[in-house]
Amino acid sequence: MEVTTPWSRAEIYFHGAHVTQFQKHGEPPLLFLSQCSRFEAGAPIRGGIPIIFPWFGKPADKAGQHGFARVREWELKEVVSPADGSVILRLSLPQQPELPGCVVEYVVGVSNVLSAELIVTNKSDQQLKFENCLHTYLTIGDISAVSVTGLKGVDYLDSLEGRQRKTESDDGVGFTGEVDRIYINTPQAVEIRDESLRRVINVEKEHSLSTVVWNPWIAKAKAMSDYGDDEYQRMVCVESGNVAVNEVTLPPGETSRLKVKLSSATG
Ligand code: TA6
Repeated sequence: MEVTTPWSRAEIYFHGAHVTQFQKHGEPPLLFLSQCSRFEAGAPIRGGIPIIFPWFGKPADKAGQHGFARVREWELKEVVSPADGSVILRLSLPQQPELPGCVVEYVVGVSNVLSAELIVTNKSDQQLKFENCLHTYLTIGDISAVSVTGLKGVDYLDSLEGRQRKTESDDGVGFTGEVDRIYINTPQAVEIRDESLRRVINVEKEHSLSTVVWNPWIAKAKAMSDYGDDEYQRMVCVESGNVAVNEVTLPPGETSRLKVKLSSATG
């Protein structure tokens, strides 16, 4: 489904409620979508904003990487077009046998910014534990001239070293090889400073304590069949959610809301 506003254009698939494109008129695309992505049942789309739920990574007792929300078919429930020209889409994940009594909705706002909110309500009589993450792929001009700021002093789990806990010492996270880090206990926004495209992307978030930063670099790029060998040079993942030590425990009757707002400025 394509959405056009006075400021921007977006695209969303009901498969995984997957926002695949968002581009402000006159700017390069904000989201990155692999040219090699599969678009088939049971497979995640490579790029855009995969919805990671109800688990992140591949826990020993779970089947498949990053949960199942991104490979299930969602339903479009409502399209709202406020007078300001923005468009708001509300989608829902049909009842899943793995999550009895769990209502899952997704609200996407398209204007001069892109917002996405994953809403999980526990209607069962048991507490619900889960991880959630909006696994956002962002377009950048040249990975060697990019830094992610706002994480100095924050602890992270280094997924390249068995999730060893470390502390970020740099003002800006740069990329000279594969980076795969789960920054924990951090509610704040981060910025992606792209010298090549002369753009700053702001990733603001609500009800999120984890920020994941990932670039696959050369070897992993080659190993992914749904990703171009050189695409690592033009993308970075900055993901917002509640992962690992920040997993969510949702009591009966409560609602969890994970929201991300992506904005950008060039020049
Ligand atoms: O972004 C963090 C991460 O967990 C990486 O370890 C990498 O596996 C990436 O997600 C992509 O996972 P996917 O299952 O979409 O290939």
